[in-house]
Amino acid sequence: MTPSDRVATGLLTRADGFVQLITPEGERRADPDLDRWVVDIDTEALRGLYRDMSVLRRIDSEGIALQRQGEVGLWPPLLGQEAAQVGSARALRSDDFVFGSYREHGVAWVRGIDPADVLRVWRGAASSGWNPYDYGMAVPQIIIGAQSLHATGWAMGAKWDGSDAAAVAYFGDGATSEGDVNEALVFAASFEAPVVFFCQNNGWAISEPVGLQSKQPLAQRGDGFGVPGIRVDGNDVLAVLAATRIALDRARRGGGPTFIEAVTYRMGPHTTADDPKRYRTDDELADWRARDPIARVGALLAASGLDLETLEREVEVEAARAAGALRASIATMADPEPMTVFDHVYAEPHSHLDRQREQYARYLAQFDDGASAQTEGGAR
Ligand SMILES: Cc1ncc(C[n+]2csc(CCOP(=O)(O)OP(=O)(O)O)c2C)c(N)n1
Repeated sequence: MTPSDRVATGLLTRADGFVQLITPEGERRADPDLDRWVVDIDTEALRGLYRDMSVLRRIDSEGIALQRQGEVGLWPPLLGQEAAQVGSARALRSDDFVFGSYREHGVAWVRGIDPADVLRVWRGAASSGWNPYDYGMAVPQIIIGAQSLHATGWAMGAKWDGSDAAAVAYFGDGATSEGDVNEALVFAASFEAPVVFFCQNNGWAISEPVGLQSKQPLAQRGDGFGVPGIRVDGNDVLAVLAATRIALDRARRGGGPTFIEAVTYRMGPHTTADDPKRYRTDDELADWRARDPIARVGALLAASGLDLETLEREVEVEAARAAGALRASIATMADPEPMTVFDHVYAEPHSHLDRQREQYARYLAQFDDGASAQTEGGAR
């Protein structure tokens, strides 16, 4: 890595400075602060985390393949972020509420949401893929950082209701530059809201490196708001699980918000519309491949005497089944009626929206077959 690369990627090049329980080589590290939070994670539970991450990786690559084949308009890959998502989501209770961005397919998977319901939004077959109250997870948020405000509001409400449930806001490193995230931190701190700000620092906000956006570790941002931060190796599923449990416990006991910075890396493109070769080096990617979140758990399991090849074969069968189901689900996704785009925008009727609806209906009426003219072609 050249000095200029180091400046560009900034903090990400640091291998130290975060809490870690499993090294990239798959060695278990002792940590007096974190260990007690994961005493229940025996070999069987670790196998479960390995399986989750592996199946998820396959679902994600199927999403990309479907986009390349014209079945889906866009897909934001999570390759490399499996540990950050699975480790944090596995710490949650079913009555906690997740407010994610658009990349949290892994969190959705752990919450029990069918990947097909995630995919249908990217295909344009639905405005939102699932009922948030069924899974304790809001539908994807495209406006960068907005979900941090929603999470804080939900957490304030939960606290006032006397519940000990917590909210989690997932967002990226780039989102920390947004006003919404900073406003959410102010409110959460002031009202001691039971919310965990979970920042996946994956190195890049599209083509903008984190080193240019933050001159200090993002976890320290919370300090200025009175929100304590934990900087964790985001490619270490066990450490992420422990850190999230600590933050949730704090929230449930009335301690207020915590900011977690999970230091990870987006190994794929920002979305399938992006070409990361234009802004990052092969060396940087290779450096992060060596810190693969799944491989290190595999190495740890193998070192503990487990037959890794057999586990890999089992996981492969499950992953293929999940990917096959995702692909097959496309056939069940009907094109939506164009006018339904106005449904669910507001809870109450609204004259401005009514005007837009009328205008759009007139526009569609210009075509011989208005509805089909708008929806022709399988790919969006
Ligand atoms: C308010 C707002 N500004 C700009 C955009 C365009 N945009 C989409 S993704 C993105 C970068 C986000 O980076 P980061 O927060 O690090 O999350 P990541 O995609 O890396 O997970 C931007 C600027 C947007 N969606 N919303």
